Amino acid sequence: MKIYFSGSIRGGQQDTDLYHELIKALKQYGTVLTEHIGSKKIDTNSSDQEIHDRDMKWVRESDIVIAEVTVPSLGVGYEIGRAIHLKKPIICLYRSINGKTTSAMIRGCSDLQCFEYAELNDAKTILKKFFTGNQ
Ligand code: 6IA
Repeated sequence: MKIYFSGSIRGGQQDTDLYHELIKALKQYGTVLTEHIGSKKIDTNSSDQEIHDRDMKWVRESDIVIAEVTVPSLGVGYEIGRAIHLKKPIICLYRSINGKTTSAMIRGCSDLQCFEYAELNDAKTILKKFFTGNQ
């Protein structure tokens, strides 16, 4: 199972440590193609075009896309749109912070499976249930 994990970078890196933990949890269920999303030390040597083309190749290769969409990110939204077009299964995880929730274009999209959670452990439970069918 190839998993494409998508999370904000230039949109804001305040959740990078959380992404790291989610990626660690996801590695039980398959190969995460985008482990670097959970690291603050991201490759700065590649051009934007190289990043885009490599990431799109991985989206195409992936069996599932898991996006953490709490921090609004153009790149994450773009990847979700492209993955919908490629008919990939897509899970979106998000937290509501100070009464602010995620975009209606995400929550309202019937091609996506969206789950709200409060804490990391809740997100891990959602993923476990999705991948194994167990609570
Ligand atoms: O618009 P954003 O940067 O927040 O978009 C984040 C999403 O786009 C992630 O899910 C990544 O898959 C992809 N992405 C954006 N930038 C990069 C990147 N380097 N390396 C890998 N994937 C990326 C950016 C380096 C830059 C901070 C110097």
